Amino acid sequence: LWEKYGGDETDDKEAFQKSFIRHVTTTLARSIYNIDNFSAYQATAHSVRDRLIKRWNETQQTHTEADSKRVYYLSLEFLLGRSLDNALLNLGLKDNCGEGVKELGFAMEDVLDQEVDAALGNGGLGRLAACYMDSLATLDYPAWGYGLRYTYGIFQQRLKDGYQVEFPDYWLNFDNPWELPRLDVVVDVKFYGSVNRYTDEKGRKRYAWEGIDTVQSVAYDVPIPGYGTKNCINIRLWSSKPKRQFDLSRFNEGQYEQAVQEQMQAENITAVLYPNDNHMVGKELRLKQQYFWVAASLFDIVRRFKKSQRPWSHFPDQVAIQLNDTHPSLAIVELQRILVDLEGVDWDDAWEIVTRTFAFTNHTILPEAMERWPVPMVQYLLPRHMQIIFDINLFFLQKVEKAFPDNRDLLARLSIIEESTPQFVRMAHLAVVGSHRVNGVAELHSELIKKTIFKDFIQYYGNDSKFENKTNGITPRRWLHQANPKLSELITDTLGNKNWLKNLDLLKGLKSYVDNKDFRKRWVAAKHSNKVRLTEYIKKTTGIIVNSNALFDVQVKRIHEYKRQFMNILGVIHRYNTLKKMTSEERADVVHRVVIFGGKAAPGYYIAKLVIKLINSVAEVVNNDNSIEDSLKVAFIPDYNVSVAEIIIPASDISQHISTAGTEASGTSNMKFVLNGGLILGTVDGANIEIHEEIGDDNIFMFGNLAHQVDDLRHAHRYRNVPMDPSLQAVINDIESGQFGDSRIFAPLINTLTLGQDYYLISDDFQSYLDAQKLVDEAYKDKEGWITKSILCSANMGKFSSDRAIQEYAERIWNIEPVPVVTKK
Ligand code: 26Y
Repeated sequence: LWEKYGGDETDDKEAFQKSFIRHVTTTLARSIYNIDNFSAYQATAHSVRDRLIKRWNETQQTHTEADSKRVYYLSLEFLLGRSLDNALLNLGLKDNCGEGVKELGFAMEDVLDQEVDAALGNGGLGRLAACYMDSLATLDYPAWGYGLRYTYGIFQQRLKDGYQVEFPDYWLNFDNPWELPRLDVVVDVKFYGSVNRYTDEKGRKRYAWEGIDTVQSVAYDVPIPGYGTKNCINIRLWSSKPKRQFDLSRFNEGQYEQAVQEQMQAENITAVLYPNDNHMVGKELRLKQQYFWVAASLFDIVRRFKKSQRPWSHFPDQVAIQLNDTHPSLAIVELQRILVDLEGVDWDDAWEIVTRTFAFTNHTILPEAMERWPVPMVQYLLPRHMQIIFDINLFFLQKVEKAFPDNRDLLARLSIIEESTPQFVRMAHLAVVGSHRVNGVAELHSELIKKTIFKDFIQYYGNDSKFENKTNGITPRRWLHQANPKLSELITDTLGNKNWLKNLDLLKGLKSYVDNKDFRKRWVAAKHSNKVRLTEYIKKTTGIIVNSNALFDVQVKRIHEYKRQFMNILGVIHRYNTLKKMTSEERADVVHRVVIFGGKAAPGYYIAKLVIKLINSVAEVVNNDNSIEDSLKVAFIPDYNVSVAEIIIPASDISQHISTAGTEASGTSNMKFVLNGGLILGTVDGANIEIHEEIGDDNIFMFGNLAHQVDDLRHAHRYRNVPMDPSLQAVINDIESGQFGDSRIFAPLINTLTLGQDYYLISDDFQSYLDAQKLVDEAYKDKEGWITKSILCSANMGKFSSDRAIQEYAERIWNIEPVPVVTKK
């Protein structure tokens, strides 16, 4: 019967239409004569979902049979964006499905546009996790992602009077076809309570934690299809649920509110994603989230391992766990607890297993982003884990002491415990000590962490043992093929096939067409149509009318002082006032620009929110000033997210990645822009440096001070009287004169440059920034030269595929092999 009925979901148009109609009438319980775009989306999504589930099942079966080593990617954020278009393209269903939908009376574009983003992340770290899952699936690696199923993802951003206002992200208000609820996969997670000591049957001292508060963790599985493979992997997201629905006795006593309190507290755990990016706020609920997620995930991983009946010593040969930043570092402690307390493995053997299993990726060097939890908080919430952390620390420091006797300062600096009042647990130290590999995310960043935050660990472990670099990557499937269909088609036509989507180095083949007239024409046409699409989007979302022939200058990313959107808008003011001083004839010669901003500020980040306000105040004045004759427009696009990025990135001529040198670990949007034939204007920071190496001096605009100069410059601002850069002073004066509205509003922002000692060194880089902008203008005037640069940019981006990154992780850190799915039929 399986043979006979099991193969219904074929990939042809007719089969798709059949499923579509079946889902309209059964799943949606609607009449086929009465459906709107949203229902069409749901029916299409469910038809695709059926096909995904089939592949997902085959993949899981294959991996179970092969019983080979798996990697588990633990990430508190997965910024997946939309799934339908991605699934259609990865499965190779787009054409048949598109035609099928069209014959049913719908336009695919409108159907795709109905989907809400899965926005379970803040920015770079969460999107990286999503790109990595795409590559793991595409390369046939046996991999799982583990995360949390937040009821509310990153907030929706709207603008009111130029200020950011936050709204809840109701992404689950309608049915979510991209998840499979596993109501039978439930793990009990405990909190609080106490620890009992006892002697076991072998006479060993053992510890047992009696948690008093139990919350249930329910699995929701999100299938991730690879491109051009049958492989479809899984992200398991946990959702919290009360162990008991009601306190019945209270309910019967009439205490209705108290009766549901427990339920509400349990549900709180996975209610909302913390909206802070690169900034630690020590909320107990966040620590609860972390443990809830880590405990459920490890239970699941250990359960799967135990099925194979292997001895514990084989665990690291079957399981690799990657920690996406320190957020899951309690997993190190939890595995040690499982092995020692529950499974009776000796401490040293257990620790060997633990450290061979875990590896840790660091994504930031900023001190304010380092996770530290107060010891009393951990002790109260997880008493046994706190003991284990103290023991891990003790054994670690004993070894350090042996290697470096009489060096108390070194011990204090390396300690997992910060000896302040109260004490704190340094999660990064825990992650380093508990992992066999630690990596940064770009060459510069990986070097810098060895000289700064992990300097003392290098002294202890030596330079080359534990620490290494894994430069980030992005998936070309979403960020070129899906987001930029016209350019993708041109590349495929030119190279003769789609192999470049699985081997991005093949883009090099485009170089021999750089002088081909027809190719160049189509290249420009693709860019222009993307600019027209963005022009329409800007009009729809902001009301601002821009000219699609102008130079599109884009900075989209989380708003943060270190990313220096402030410097960008100060540069815009400089440009505006320069334009105003010109005669009409002089202005006739300048390149028209549209300066586009997008990005969310953390709700509690006052200065970042003021930057948004300043951008909008400047936009208001500039866009309504007829005297400059359209030579400059400024737009802040609200609610920047993955789907909006897919519209903005392919339309960019130049994008800005202008962090203070040494502060941006990598950046990944820089890669996306260049892959789409956009040039970049950047500082010597993060992955900009490696992009520069790949694409060459002629195709990138770099400026500013270097990372090794930053300390001295900051020192000078603190202890000497550094004269303010005159161009910057002029811009400050313009703001203070009230040119952009009540200047008192912006005083705290201006103060960061003066009283705040300009920590991010805007004044030190400003002149160099303006000079680089001039070079951009000059280069853009040379239309043909610019096209050449644009083509060579894309052609040289092979290195930045997330496939390359994942292959490096697989070979150097995880030691896993691909396990392709072989179809039975
Ligand atoms: C501690 C907690 C509040 C926290 C939450 C989120 C800390 C950090 C983050 C997010 C960090 C993040 O997104 N980092 C970015 O990671 C990207 C992927 O590696 C890098 O490209 C980017 O430079 C870095 O800022």
